[in-house]
Amino acid sequence: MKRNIFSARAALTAAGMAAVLVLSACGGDENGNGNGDAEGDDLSITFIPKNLGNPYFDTSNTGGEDAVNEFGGEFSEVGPQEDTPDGQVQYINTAAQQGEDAIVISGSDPSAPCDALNEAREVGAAVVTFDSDTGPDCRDVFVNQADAQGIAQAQVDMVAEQIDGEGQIAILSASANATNQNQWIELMEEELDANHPDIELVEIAYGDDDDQRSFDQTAALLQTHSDLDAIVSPTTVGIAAAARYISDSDYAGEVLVTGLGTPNQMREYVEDGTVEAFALWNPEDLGYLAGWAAHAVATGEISGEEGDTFEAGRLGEYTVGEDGEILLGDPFVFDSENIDDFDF
Ligand code: RAM
Repeated sequence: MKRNIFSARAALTAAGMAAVLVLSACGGDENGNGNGDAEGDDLSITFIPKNLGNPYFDTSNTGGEDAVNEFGGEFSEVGPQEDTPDGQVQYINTAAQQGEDAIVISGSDPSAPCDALNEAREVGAAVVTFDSDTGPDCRDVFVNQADAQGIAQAQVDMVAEQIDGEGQIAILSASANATNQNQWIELMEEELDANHPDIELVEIAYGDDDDQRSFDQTAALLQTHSDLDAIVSPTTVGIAAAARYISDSDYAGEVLVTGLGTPNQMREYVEDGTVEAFALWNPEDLGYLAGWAAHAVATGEISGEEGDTFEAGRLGEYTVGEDGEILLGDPFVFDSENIDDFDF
């Protein structure tokens, strides 16, 4: 398939990472079109993020809306203000009652939204999880941003390099129930145990993908652990709040921050040295791919079986893997050398 992509195949300087992500440009090909076919032009698709007001989901929704526009469907986004285990249920129920053709959701909890999602499927909605999965029996396919092992490895590699392989670290996560963060943290712990005997993980704190709570949790971590060398935050909300707290405090230059962030939120902290490197994928492409996956399931192009293939507009053809998983790509490391090449 023809892929219409721009930009960075950068040599990765941070942490010996070999993974390279090709980050695509906004908004489709020169004609504003993907490979959309006419089928699907009457589909209405509801996107439900973990919570509203998170720039990461604003960006993924832009991609989702692009995809839906390309096949001529109707896009909407609804969701809770707070990232709580069952905060999404009412939005799922409403979408089902309104007869939406597909629900595209980043699950706040692996099981709390499941009954509602399965009821929506019973009345004919396709269910696509993206970013954070539910159990596989509550959705048709899961659009995964990157291999969980790769995301965990990237974060451990970055922090190990930044603190020279020894010292105390803490993790500042999103919510305690998040499928995606919990899976990454488990794999990070395994990697630390296996290959970094001199790094001690002293605490895992939760900021619930809420800026203020994440900021306060950062303060608490620093107060409790006076020898802390770094905070690893596998959430774009947490890493930005931790970096903001530290860059304005006496800990600046003493306690490093790394994890998963968006370039636009992290730029000033890379510039002032609070953050040496952090990782992510392209959330816009993630939402775009999820939109096309919803199209593929809702039109019957795929059923979500391993080996099914479908067209994802400007991103080309994708294949469904084991457990209905569709993989976007590899994580990408941002640092002072490359951050100015990105705007999201
Ligand atoms: C936050 C959310 C999202 C996660 C990113 C890295 O925006 O928790 O689920 O994938 O961080």
